[in-house]
Amino acid sequence: MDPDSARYKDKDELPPSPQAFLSRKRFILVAWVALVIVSLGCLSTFVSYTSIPTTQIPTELPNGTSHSTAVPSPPPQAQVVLETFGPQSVLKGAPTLSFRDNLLPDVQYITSWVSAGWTNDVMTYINLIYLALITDRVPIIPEFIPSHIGGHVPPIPFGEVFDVPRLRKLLGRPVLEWREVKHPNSTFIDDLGCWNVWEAVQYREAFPRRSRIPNDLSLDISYTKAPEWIKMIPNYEHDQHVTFWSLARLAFPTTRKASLVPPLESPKHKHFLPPDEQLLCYDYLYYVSAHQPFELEYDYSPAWRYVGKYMHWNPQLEKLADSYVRRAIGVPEDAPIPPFISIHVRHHDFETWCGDVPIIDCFAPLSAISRRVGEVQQEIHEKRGLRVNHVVITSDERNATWWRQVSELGWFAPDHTDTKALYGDWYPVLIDAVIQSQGAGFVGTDRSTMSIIAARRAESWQNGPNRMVKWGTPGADDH
Ligand SMILES: Nc1nc2c(ncn2[C@@H]2O[C@H](COP(=O)(O)OP(=O)(O)OP(=O)(O)O)[C@@H](O)[C@H]2O)c(=O)[nH]1
Ligand SMILES: *[C@@H]1O[C@H](CO)[C@@H](O)[C@H](O)[C@H]1NC(C)=O
Ligand SMILES: *[C@@H]1O[C@H](CO)[C@@H](O)[C@H](O)[C@H]1NC(C)=O
Ligand SMILES: *[C@@H]1O[C@H](CO)[C@@H](O)[C@H](O)[C@H]1NC(C)=O
Repeated sequence: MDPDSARYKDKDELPPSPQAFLSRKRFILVAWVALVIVSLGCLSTFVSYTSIPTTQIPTELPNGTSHSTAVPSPPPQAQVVLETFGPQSVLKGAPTLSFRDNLLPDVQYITSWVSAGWTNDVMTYINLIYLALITDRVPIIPEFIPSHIGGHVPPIPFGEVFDVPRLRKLLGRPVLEWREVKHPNSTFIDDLGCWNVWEAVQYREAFPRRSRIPNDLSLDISYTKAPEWIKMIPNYEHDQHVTFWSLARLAFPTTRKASLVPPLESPKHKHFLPPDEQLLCYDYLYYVSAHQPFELEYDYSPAWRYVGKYMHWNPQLEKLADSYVRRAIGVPEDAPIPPFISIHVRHHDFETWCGDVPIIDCFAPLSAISRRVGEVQQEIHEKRGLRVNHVVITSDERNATWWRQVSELGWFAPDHTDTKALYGDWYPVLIDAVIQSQGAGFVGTDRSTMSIIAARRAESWQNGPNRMVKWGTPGADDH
């Protein structure tokens, strides 16, 4: 079903679409222009008046004609978009105690949960929204959970990190957050049937992917195991991807019906429900690609091209990150930030991949990172004639000696001494992710998903080239 159908149903209660305004105004304009032609017989007037923007018409009209008052001034474009794709277009109203009380009967929705590090969870929500696009459903996005931030830290809403109104506008589609659908403080337990993808794609865990999200949302879920054929590489235990379209098939009645098997009992109400048709849900959508595993790092990735690149930062977060960059570089508040190369050095728990190689040999030396910075600077100069001398580095490294060596290179770093105390535990990583995305060029750490997504952002938003520094053995990045 068309997710926009509610919009059409409630057409009379909503402001007319921009197109409707335009055609109405065009009609009035044409009528008036015809009058001018008839009375003056002047063709040049026709040409000049039909090409002027419609909002200028009233000032051009002679006094005393009724047309100036007959032309309503259009509402601001942003307002129309907000009302067309915002919560009011696809929900009954304010958040309710049971989510079902807020869903419109002729709209179909889709949701899923997360259970990994923050970057992986961002990628998972990108996949969820892309799956919503190809199934014509309205995505309902949960919060971010603090997996690597600390169990004591509260989750952060998706909309505090990303600019949801802008995402709706760029997608031309409604996008919902769970907090808009079901009251965040509601303890009403909703029964729901969902697809269990996890058990169809891997052979270690004999249960659906675990996540705290259903519990946070007071959902009691009965899972139906998805058919084995959804797995991208059949019977291959070392990969657990599915394709977007295999999951999309389950969203439509024919394949859904053919795939129904006895569901698992729900943990709380002990119910058995088949996958919900109105609120389609899957346990886990991180391992989803169009054609090959871990696709987000490839230029053709549809999830990035159709969704990820439209997920801009929440403007307040971006403003905050700007202030950190200004302070790091030494630019006064309100002064423009000069273009800079951004770096992400991923260390810390990545040492678990080092095996017997000592840390000092395993992680790339600053000299290797510096060489990559030089390459990016050169590429920017060759392509855009721009000299980018400022370098801003972000990292999870805690070694003070290493940071001293960084500053000896003349590189700047955001000072996160007070960030957690001032803004909360989420903010060091959020601010650093924004900074990474702002680079006129980007240098990242090979195999880090945080670096991969930063590279995509710098590429899409700043037209910035990137390099990924290899590591794991001495000289790993030599080339
Ligand atoms: N402040 C800050 N924290 C970082 C940085 N890089 C990594 N971290 C921390 O390390 C965690 C790991 O990144 P996540 O995004 O959670 O993990 P992931 O999704 O598995 O991503 P990767 O491990 O990079 O593939 C982050 O949540 C941060 O806590 C950084 O540049 N700045
Ligand atoms: C047009 O009408 C407005 C208000 O009715 C008046 O203030 C203005 O002087 C008029 N202009 C001309 C050119 O008559
Ligand atoms: C939820 O409850 C907490 C604690 O009682 C309260 O501070 C908060 O404002 C409530 N949230 C909403 C959205 O009402
Ligand atoms: C800190 O970094 C320096 C320089 O990179 C290194 O020599 C030292 O061994 C590191 N210290 C620890 C405790 O890892």
